[in-house]
Amino acid sequence: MSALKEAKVKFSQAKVKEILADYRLAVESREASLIGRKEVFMGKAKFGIFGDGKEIAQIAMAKVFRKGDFRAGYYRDQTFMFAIGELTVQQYFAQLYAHTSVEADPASAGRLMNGHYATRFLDDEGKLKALTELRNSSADISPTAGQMPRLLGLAYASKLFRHNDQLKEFTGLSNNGNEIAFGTIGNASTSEGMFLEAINAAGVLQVPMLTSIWDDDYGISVPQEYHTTKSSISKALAGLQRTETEKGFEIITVKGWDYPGLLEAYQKAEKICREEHVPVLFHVQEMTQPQGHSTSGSHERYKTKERLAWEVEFDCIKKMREWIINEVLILPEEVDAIEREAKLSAKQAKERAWRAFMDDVRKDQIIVTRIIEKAIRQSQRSNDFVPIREDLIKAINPTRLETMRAAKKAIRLLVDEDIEARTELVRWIKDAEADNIDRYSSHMVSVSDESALNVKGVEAVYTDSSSLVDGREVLQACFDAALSRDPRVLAFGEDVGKIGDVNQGFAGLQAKHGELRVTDTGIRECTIIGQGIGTALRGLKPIAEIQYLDYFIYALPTLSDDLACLYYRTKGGQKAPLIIRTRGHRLEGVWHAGSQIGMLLHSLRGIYIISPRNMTQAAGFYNTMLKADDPAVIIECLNGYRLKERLPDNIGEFTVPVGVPEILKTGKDVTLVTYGSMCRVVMEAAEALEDSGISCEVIDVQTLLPFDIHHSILESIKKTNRVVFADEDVPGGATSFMMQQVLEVQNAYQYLDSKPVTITAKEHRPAYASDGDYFSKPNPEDVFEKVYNLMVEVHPSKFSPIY
Ligand SMILES: Cc1ncc(C[n+]2csc(CCOP(=O)(O)OP(=O)(O)O)c2C)c(N)n1
Ligand SMILES: [Mg+2]
Repeated sequence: MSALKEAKVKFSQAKVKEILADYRLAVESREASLIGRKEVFMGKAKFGIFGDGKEIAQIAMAKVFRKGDFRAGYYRDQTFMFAIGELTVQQYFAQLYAHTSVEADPASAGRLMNGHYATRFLDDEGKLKALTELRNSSADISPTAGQMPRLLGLAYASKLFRHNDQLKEFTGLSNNGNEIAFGTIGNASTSEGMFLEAINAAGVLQVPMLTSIWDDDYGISVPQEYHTTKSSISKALAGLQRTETEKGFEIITVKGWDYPGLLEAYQKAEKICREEHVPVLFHVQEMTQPQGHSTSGSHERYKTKERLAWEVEFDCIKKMREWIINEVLILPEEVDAIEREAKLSAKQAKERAWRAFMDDVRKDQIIVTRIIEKAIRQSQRSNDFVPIREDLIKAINPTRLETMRAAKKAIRLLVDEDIEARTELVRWIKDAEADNIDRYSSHMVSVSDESALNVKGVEAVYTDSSSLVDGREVLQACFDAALSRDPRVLAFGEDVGKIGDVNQGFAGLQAKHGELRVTDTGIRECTIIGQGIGTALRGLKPIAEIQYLDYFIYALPTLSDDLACLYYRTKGGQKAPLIIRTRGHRLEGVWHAGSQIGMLLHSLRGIYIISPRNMTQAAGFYNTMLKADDPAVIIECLNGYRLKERLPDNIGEFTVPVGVPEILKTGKDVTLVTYGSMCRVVMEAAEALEDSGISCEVIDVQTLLPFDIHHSILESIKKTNRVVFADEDVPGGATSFMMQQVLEVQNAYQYLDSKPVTITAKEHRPAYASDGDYFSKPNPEDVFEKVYNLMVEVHPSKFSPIY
């Protein structure tokens, strides 16, 4: 009797086939890890981190991952990605080699180190595909637990799609909210605040988030007892377990080598999660790391002999093999044959990936070598090119940089020679530089036709009947119009729901539009942003509020590591057009008056940074960004909500274009460049300066990113020949950025007749109360004196020193 027939006693033929296919995949994946490590040691890749020891659980998880579902995971998930059919072994190796092509490495086009997975949510035009038809993996990041805030958001979207009837029409985005968001995380990374914050929030929100913890007892060299209370995350979090009367989590524990146990447990988890929208904590214990953490160290240094022996004994593939032979009754020779075939398949995929990668890199190497050979024939300095050529052709694993360096060394030798080789080399360098921009530096911001840069300005319309209202009412009308216009728009944050935010911009809008559209959250800035990223990834238009700019620091890791680089790191494969609303600049004291714009500029490239001077401009920017597919931070002026503004008649339609400064006052002596709450301060000073005979041109840059795309500040400086940059950040903060943009990028230095000046807040955070504000932040008197002193230097006969 053949093994297959015999196995029928316990398993159907189809089931046996499935089991053997699973085993084959596990072996192929393991082989890919083993080969991957060797490739690094042979110098064919820079670094490797692999998913060995985690194969079987991932295959089990993949069985309950359906079309329309989402993953937010980490670098160990190769087997899962293979199993859901969203990664081939060839693509896996292409990423290891950093093959810079979307076809070769669809996750990142060579931008991310290996083990960082992502599927492409966007089509070639940058439009969202029908995600319900796809198996979706959001794009991984390296910071451990950084996937958790996003995971929460992906799960939260399912809740919105299930319960908000207005969203039912978006059939490409969701099937009645049935989608599970699958998370994976290492045991050690559960110590991170982001993990605990996200888990708590998921329990509160009751969202379909199935979080698997791959527990191999270590975080690099550090064992469990340093990481987790009771050395077990499921024990430590046992209080989350739901009961008959209380909502909470379902907590499941299972062993990472127990194939049938894993299959059963995942089926149970899926049902609870998908049908009941109950979050599940799925703790997979007794996993191993056959090759240690990564290629940068060996685990023999920190694991005991006993532990290493246990890891061999409890290797999940070894255990599955034993189970197949003992329980499924497959002959060892048959299993051996499967293993041989799987290993060969991994090796062949590696070879294909390497060939494709080399062919790509060698193209340029061959061209440049030929040009250099031509130089050897044509140039008067023939001999100088010989070593350049030798270095280039002797590279065993050539890289693009070697080719570029050779070309650049050669071109230096040719500056004074008018020969064909020079023309060809110049042409090659220019083309290669453009190609390398595309390879390594494209997709910082949206390049689709929904880019914020393509949203044209629409003027605010006023009539005699336009009323004068508090600034916050302008925002409230804008948000009301947005929520009425588009069911995908939603807003959430601390105090945003019931009271409509601490300054009442959303007052009454929860009552009008429902709790799912305008929602309170817990105090958890990081996962508020994650909620925004996940919902935006799934096609919604979230406005996530961080109550004060000062508390951005809590949200900064997720904004910087995840949102800001999402579009870049997937080379346009994923986008999250999230609007982050906040308020800052000045009001009261150390934690309610911050204006850390330099911090944002330095950490959030990829997110537009918008700093409107009043609530009308803010409303115009909200309208702009709601039409666009870029993420943006909009910083309202904390001291402006009660100032009176006229409510535009077209509050829901007018838009303010990004990157276009506004001249608030024309003048001829000096250009004052500022933004946000400082506009009022600078304008007051400018009026006083006018009385002293100094004519200031005041420019509100409005958006720091993008910055003055038409170089209008340059035009002003051409007229005034003097420039002052003023803001409320620290010295050397955003004023330095503006100065660099204007003097260097716009080349305004050549029109300056005086040294450029910056006016900033003090280096410390602002002290409390009106006096603290006055003496910490720049005030109209400071601005007056700095500008006046500048003019004293210019015209000492006309302006006498004040002191
Ligand atoms: C925020 C952050 N801190 C440190 C690291 C460096 N680091 C990479 S992996 C790792 C250990 C993670 O262990 P665990 O979560 O158990 O996952 P495992 O690698 O064991 O699967 C560390 C400390 C990092 N990537 N991110
Ligand atoms: Mg671990």
